[in-house]
Amino acid sequence: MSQKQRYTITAALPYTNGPIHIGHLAGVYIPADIFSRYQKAKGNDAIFICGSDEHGVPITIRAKKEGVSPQQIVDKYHTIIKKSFEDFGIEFDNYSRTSLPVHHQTASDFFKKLYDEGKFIEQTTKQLYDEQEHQFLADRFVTGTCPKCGYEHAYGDQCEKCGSSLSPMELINPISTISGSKPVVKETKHWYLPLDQYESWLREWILEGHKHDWKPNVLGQVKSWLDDGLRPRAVTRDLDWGVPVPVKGAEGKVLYVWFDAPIGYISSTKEWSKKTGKDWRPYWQDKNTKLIHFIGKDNIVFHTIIFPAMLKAHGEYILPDNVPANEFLNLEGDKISTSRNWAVWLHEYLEEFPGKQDVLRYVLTANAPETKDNDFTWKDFQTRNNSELVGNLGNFINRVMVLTKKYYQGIIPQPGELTGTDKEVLAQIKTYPRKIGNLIERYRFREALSEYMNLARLGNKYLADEEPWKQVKTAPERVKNIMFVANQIAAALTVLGAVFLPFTARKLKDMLQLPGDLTWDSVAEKEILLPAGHKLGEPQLLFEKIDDETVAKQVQKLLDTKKQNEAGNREIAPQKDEITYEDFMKMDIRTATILHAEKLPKAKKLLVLKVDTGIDKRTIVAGIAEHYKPEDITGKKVLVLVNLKPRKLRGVESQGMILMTENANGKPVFVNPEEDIPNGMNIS
Ligand code: B3M
Ligand code: ZN
Repeated sequence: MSQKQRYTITAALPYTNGPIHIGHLAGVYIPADIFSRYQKAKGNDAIFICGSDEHGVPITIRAKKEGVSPQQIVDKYHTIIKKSFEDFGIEFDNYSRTSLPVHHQTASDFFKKLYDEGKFIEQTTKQLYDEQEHQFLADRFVTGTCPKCGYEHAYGDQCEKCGSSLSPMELINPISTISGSKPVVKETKHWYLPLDQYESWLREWILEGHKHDWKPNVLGQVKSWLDDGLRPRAVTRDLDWGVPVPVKGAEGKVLYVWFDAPIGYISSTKEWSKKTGKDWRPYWQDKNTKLIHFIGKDNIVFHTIIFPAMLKAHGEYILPDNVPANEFLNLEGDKISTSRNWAVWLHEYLEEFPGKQDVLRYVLTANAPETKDNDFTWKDFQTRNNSELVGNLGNFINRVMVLTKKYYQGIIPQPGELTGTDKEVLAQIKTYPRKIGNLIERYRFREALSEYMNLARLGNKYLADEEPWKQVKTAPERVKNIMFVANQIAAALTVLGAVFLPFTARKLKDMLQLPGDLTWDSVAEKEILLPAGHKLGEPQLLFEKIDDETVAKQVQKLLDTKKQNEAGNREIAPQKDEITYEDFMKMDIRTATILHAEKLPKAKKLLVLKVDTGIDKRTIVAGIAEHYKPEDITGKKVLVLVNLKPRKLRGVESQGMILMTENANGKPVFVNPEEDIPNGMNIS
């Protein structure tokens, strides 16, 4: 076997401002976990490193909103997130947090070294400052009117209406989101990493050096950033939550979260080193170590350009060997969104599908957004469970267990002379570790999983062709061979399955009483994995069918969310063009009473109203028949625009307009005066 390769495998540090959902698992943590388990199964020296990203503006905003401290927010979500990872078998060697002293020290030292060596540019710029709160207003702490599209609720870093990326100083009529006051402009000093100086080096290192081994989606983003031209990037912020800038005259400033967070990979490795007594340095400093960052596509620029430039500037660390970023997973056709609660949360999944972690791991791997955005649907979840896990893998294992028990009391029989088919199948088994391994090494986890399932398919086909249940009467000696071979497949499925489906593999190991020394490579090398005479353990349930009702319930839950969102997040229409007082005074709005109402035949939506306007009694046609019965509104006080030019609706002349608005469910509701006012009074 080849030499042990050292790997430092990292997965993006999740922000601790909310729990995690299936998009996180599919995009980052499952592929990283498979990769890490695989490298370890191969006998390589791999560590899998992660931790909570506990700094950044969103966390401080969340804390303000909930009226608690940022520390309380990160404590809460760190605990939830860490538990979700454990529950789903994401097996980190260390899961750290960026609020720990070891991280503050590491990030601070990193900055200090670059600072001392003159690797930063110092620049004083004008920024918005909240005088009430004595605080500079970064990014999301300011809202105002977008200079590009006029949207009034744009954030300091981005307009969500037109998508433009902005800086707080560009906003028209800026308002501090902290105090609601109007900020003033004040000078502030910051440190910038001159990315432009690293441009040609980055181009050569990535676009030349890694053009064949990095994923096309990653290379594509790198190229477009480089083609755009890199600019110096501020690595400090005026904020009171984060790693303090370790420089005189930088009081009240912290490191930019994207400066400190990736250093979190290093500090987490240091923490691991403390716990295990192993040296952390080779994992970050030995040129032969492969550093692999698993991330989502929105993190590509930070891991391919900014962090590598930081590492290069520092000089004592290795650079990533690969950055296998995934695209996004959608949910039932819509973008996953925390704020719209459009997600399948891991802690909720576990409540509703207890013990079914591997089903989700399976579906998210089989359907991973590796090359393009992909969609998670409950229907697909059900189909994959029922036909692939139950129908293929589960079915094969079940047959092997049941038949071996029935014919041989669970003891693997001594085969006679193997036939050509038997030998062929045994030879096939040995090809799978390499086939699956090659795909994993190229970050093609979907295909790797599907190869794995082909091995189960091979087993099912072998049994279906050989029909031991028939031959047991006519050729009992033959059946010994069949069951011997089938058990070898089951053993291989157990060893190779451990990287994808760790919970299932553990059960399988128990069921087969598989010896502990069977490794990934032994499946490729050994003639026999389970010898004749080996006694199997007790069968356990691996997978069970998921019925339509269960799936319908999940779909309904999402439909309810959608409804709630539609009611709650009604778009506020932008303000209309300015009018004069005279314009307004042209409108004659009066208090009035509905005297009578009736449906207009053949018009589903229209009611014909007789209205007392105080001036006269007239006919008005209103499009509210789907929401009100005539008897509901007879006698109702309303406001009427009486001088609107009459117009015919379905043959009936409407002489005015009733003033209405809409409630949260989209139902039209009447606008009327607070007190009982006689008909005909003016509104102005
Ligand atoms: N916390 C962003 C994210 O969760 C960020 C990743 C940091 S990795 C160093 O998308
Ligand atoms: Zn805009």
